[in-house]
Amino acid sequence: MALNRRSVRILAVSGSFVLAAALWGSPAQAHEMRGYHGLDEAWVYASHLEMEVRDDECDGHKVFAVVNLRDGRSTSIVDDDGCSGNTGGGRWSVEVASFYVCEDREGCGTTVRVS
Ligand SMILES: [Ca+2]
Ligand SMILES: [Ca+2]
Repeated sequence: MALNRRSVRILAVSGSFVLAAALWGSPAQAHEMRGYHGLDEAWVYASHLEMEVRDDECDGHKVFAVVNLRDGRSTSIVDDDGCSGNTGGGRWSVEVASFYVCEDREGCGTTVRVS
């Protein structure tokens, strides 16, 4: 008989504490999230205060993202140089609530709800 009743109880309590910490730790943590329209994409950084948009298709359609902020404002960011080189970006003092990627004349992708 290696374990008495008291040490069994301590093991059970510390085991459930570790489980609770694991359950609380990961899903609540802010993380990067991506949205797409075809291969064109936009992503919000883990801070949820900064985004970039990138044209990944060389089809001549300008790519932009419509960005809705937590204070109710809407704005957009544009990848001005198309599929070459740079991305378009934005940074705000309030968190991004949702966004979606659009292409001129091609419509928009699914709305990403940032959490
Ligand atoms: Ca495109
Ligand atoms: Ca570009």
